[in-house]
Amino acid sequence: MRDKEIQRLIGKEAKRQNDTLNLIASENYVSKDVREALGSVFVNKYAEGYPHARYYGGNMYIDEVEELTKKRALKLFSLSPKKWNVNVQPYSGSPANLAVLHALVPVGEKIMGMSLAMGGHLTHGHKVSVTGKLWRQVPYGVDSKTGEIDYGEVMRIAKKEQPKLVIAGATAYSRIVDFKKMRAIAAAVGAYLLVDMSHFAGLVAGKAYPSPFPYADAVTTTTHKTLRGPRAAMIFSRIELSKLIDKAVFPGLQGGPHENQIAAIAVALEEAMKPAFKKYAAQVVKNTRTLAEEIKRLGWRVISGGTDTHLFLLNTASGGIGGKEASDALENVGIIVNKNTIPFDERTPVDPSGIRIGTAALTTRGMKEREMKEIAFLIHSVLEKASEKEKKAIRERVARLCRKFPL
Ligand code: DSN
Repeated sequence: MRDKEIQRLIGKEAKRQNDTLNLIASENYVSKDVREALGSVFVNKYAEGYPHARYYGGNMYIDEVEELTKKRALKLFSLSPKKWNVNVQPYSGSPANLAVLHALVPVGEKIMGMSLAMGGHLTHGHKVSVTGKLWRQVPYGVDSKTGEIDYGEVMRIAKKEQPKLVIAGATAYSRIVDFKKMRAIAAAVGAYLLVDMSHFAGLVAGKAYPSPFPYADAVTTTTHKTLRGPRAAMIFSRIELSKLIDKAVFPGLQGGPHENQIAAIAVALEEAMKPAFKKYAAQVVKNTRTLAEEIKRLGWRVISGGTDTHLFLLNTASGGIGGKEASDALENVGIIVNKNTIPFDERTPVDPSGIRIGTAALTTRGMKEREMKEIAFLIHSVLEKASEKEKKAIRERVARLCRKFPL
């Protein structure tokens, strides 16, 4: 690379990624093929519009790429093209969610989503997001005792507030969402059901998490979390809604699609159809369960008492260390997590009561239950405020694990 400054930073970031244990629940490591597609000549092309209906010439191969990506997306989730369409153009998860709302809900109406403080996403109607400014969020949360969604309570709120669209899915919820119950709630008030499966899409693809498709009207997903693709997103919709959704993405919200991203999605989707990906998804859940159980055994509180997915929330404050201090202390020894609010948090989002822990990235590196037990112990030692000497030993153990499971 001629640009030595950027080359130096790429090299440093590659080393950082290789030399640290990444437990950020929304991250993963893509294959070389995905990166090759991302960096391909498709980056040079403008392709506003959809296959065979573009506003620019020269799109014959772009059209093939986009059609192939759509075909693979439907196949991966066992969807008939007679019943479902998929739009693969959203730049990322936030515009995907915005496009669905733009397509299906008149501005000013109510949308129901899990509140950010309880584990939802900004674009599920939080007040600082445009989704909370153009629409009015009817929030739901989790039960204060179980840490799980109380579907009876969600039904009660829906009946009272009459939202036009209900969103299932979250960013910091470790349990399986009951899509059947969410469908019944949406149906009871005549609302659409949108499932945002961004976090667990790879688990659905690998059959380690129930499919939302039998119940949803539309399903959004990012492609870079458990699905292990490029940073991008897709919107699946029932065929009768697909024209509205396509129009909302382009020209409603976006201009030229990033076709290099779309080509990279296609590569990731093909990888996710392989038997190895099914094993990967199952291992992610085993690893997360092992890590959560082991941390619990060492005396820490896991929100909802466990996990069915790739992530869980740890209440660090109840053990005497705030989420920010915990995340900083872990980073100091090479363990990367994010600080996170926990349900009913009494602290602030910038210094909340917990951290979020996910295993999708470390599972890609090949780590299994044995390593999870060791990592649980390392996290515990750091949160117990290890001495400088102990921290040095922890750093060495982190380095050993990273060397043993290179990227
Ligand atoms: N920021 C993502 C996450 O970390 O969950 C969601 O958009």
